[in-house]
Order: sequence, then C-alpha cells, then structure tokens
Amino acid sequence: TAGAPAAELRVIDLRGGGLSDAQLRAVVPRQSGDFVHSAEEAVAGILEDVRLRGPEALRELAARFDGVEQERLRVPPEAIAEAVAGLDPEVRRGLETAIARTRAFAEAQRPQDSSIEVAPGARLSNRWTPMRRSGLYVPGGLAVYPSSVVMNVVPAQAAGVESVVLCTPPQREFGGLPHSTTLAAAGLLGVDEVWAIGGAQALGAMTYGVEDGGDVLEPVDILTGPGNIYVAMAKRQLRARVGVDGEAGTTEIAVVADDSARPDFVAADLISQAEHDPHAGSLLITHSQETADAVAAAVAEQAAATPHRERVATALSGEQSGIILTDDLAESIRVADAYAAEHLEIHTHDAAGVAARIRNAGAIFLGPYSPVPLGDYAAGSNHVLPTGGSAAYTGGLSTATFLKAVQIVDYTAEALAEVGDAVVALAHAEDLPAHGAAITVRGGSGPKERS
Ligand code: HSO
Ligand code: ZN
Repeated sequence: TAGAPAAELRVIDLRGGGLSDAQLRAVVPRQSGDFVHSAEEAVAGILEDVRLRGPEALRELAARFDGVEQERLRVPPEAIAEAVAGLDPEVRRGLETAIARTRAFAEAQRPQDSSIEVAPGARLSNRWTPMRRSGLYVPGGLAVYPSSVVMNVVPAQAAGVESVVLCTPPQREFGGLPHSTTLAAAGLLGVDEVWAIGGAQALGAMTYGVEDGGDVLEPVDILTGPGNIYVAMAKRQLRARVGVDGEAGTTEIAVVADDSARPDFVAADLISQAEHDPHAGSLLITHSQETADAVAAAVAEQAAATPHRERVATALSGEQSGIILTDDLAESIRVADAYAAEHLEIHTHDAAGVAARIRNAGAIFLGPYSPVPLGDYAAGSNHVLPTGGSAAYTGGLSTATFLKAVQIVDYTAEALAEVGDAVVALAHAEDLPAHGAAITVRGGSGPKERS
C-alpha cells in the first residue's frame, strides 16, 4: 500500500474541560470553509442563459461541459426500458428491495390531517397536500448512485406527487445518453420523464421549463437531489422561485460508544463514510479510553486494506475527523448534539435509551447491527440527510418534504360574531380599518360604525 497516507484519527481530549454547549460547538471537528460561493458568478450566468435561450443554451452547455452534441434533450422512453432490461439481475434485486422498504417507510411517514373546533362553529383543518410536480437532479460522472434515485423518487411518490422529472447529464460513453444505471433506476421506479441535462443548467431548466421540439419540460414545484458546488449554488439562487431540499454537503458519521462497542464494527462504519470523499468527516465520541484505542487500531488496520485507501486515509486524518474523549456518557451525548451529525451510530449499553436523549442528528442507528451503509441502501430510511450541523434545525428527505399543509378556515355566522370584537380591535390597533369592516359588514359585533 505504498503511497497511501496513514489513516490516523486525531484525538481531541475534552476530559476535565467542563466546556459549555457553545464551547463544544466550537471544538467539534468540521470542514472549514464554504466552497459553494466560488461558483456564484458562473452559475448566475448559466441560469440566466437557460432562462433566456432555453434549449439552445442547453445544447451549448452540454457541448462545453459534457462534450456531447445532443439531438433530443429528452431521453426516449425506449432507452429507459433498454436500461432496465440490461440491468445486472443482482443489482436489480437490490434496487427492488431498497425500493420496497423505502416505500413502506415513506408511506408510514405521511402526516395525518387534523381538524378541530376552537369554539362552537369555528372549525380549523390542516390538510397535507402534495406538491404537483417534483424535479430530481442526479449527477453523472464516474460515481453513479442509483440508490439516490430511489431515495429522492420514493418519498415524492409516497406523498402523492403526480409527476416526477429526472435530469442527469448526457455522457459521451453512453452515446450522449445518461448513465444506464441511472436510467434503469428511474425505469424501475416508473419515472418515464428523464432529460439528459447536467449541472446548474438542469436545475434552471426544471425551474423555468423548456420546450425542445415536441418535448415539453414543465416547471416543477420542488427541486431535490445531490450535486457538486454548481448544483448547490443553483439551488441557492433558485430558492426564491421554487422549493428546494437541503444542500447535500460532504457526508459525516459520528459514533457514540462505550466499553460495550465492537471496535472492528465501529472502525468499519467510520471508514465506510470516509470512502465517499477525502473531505468526509468521521468522528468517534467516547468516554472509554480502551474503546478509543481499540477503534484507532482497528481503523489503521482496516483502512490500510480498503480499496479506496487513499481518500479514506485523507478523510480520516483530516481536520474534520477525530476521536473525542469525554468524561462520561452524558458528555458524549452533549458532544453529539453539538456536532449534529448527518449519521449518528450508538454503540452503548441501552442504545435506545441513549438515542432518546439525542436532540440533533439526521438519522440515528442503534446498536451493533444497524450500520450506516445499511441505511445508505436498504434499511428503508432515507439517505438524504442534513450535513454540516444543519441537523440542529432540519431533518432528512421524507414524505413530508413533498407535502405542504393547507390551513382551512370554516366559521359560522354565530362563531364569527362571537370573535368579531377581537378582530375589529386588532384591525384598528394596526390602523387597518378595512379589515375591521370585513367583519362588521357581516353584522358581526365590534364597535358600532358611526352612521
Ligand atoms: N452515505 C451517503 C449516501 C450514499 N451512500 C449513497 C452510498 N450511496 C450520504 O448519506
Ligand atoms: Zn454512503
């Protein structure tokens, strides 16, 4: 393994430090810097070009960025069917398992409508309503993630979204079509509208809509899906016009462990997420010195033997990874909350009890037999989860992402009269007398209008 750097996790010893929650937030390892802003100008130009020149701009950008001369921008349905037919049978079975479990969980996630009478005749209802159309961006390139197609499409379908469009770059190696595995995943999910458009321009096309020959890409209500800094910047810039899911930052895993943890299991899981990216973050939080030492040794051993050992070692020895030593389990839990991991594994006695005390995590994986890669593919949970500490205020992709609550107000004449004084008084306090008049015109109470 000559050339591969050593996978050494740095140790951050918090024992006896008595740090406050705010101080903990400052010491947990994180990748520094936001690279997304460097794409600002380029993306603004691309989006404006797509908005003004539509398909012409898209063809020019495909020639420039993807090296492909395109005839049709929309992928013909036959190409999707062929991709499904050509799928490796084991991969197909894997995808089908993932789809079935993710769908079952997504359907169970659907929030319930509610309705109450706040006073006699004063009824309020909350109706969860699906967005009409969602747009998914799937990156191209060497790493294709059919699992991400599943994770983005299934909750939209479970929410009742009527129409789903997928954009993914045209690839020279596939004769100007998108990657066949991405097409196959779309086909298995019943998505028949796929456009071979990549990068920021794809998000622009789905937001503004495009007409190309007889094909029409209608604007979507929400954009989801992973991507590089250009894709992330496009989402930031389009946010005012369209719904957008969270920004998929570099992946992270944190593990809270005590002396009951299996070091080889923990090491394998830390390495699994480091495999994604040299900037990935892997963090062990423990009050057991023995566990810390044993995991460090297991990481060194396993990381040296793993196929992607270069990027794994870079990620594990980076500033964004490490082992945090704490005084006790309670402090480990505070550290985990301060870090707000995308993925949090709990390897302790009574893992469920510990999990119940965690506030901030995208997803929590309990005990030795619920590793993060299970969740990446086939647990049934979603793998699109908040990164970079955003788990403090948001959750992962779910059925609710594609639903919005419509609030319904239904008052009788008597119920309106009963609350009329309150409305009129507030309307006058805000110097909006026409608001008050909408009550009094109905004969509702309130100060008698001078006649
Ligand atoms: N761990 C990634 C998701 C993924 N893993 C896709 C494998 N393929 C971010 O949660
Ligand atoms: Zn993963």
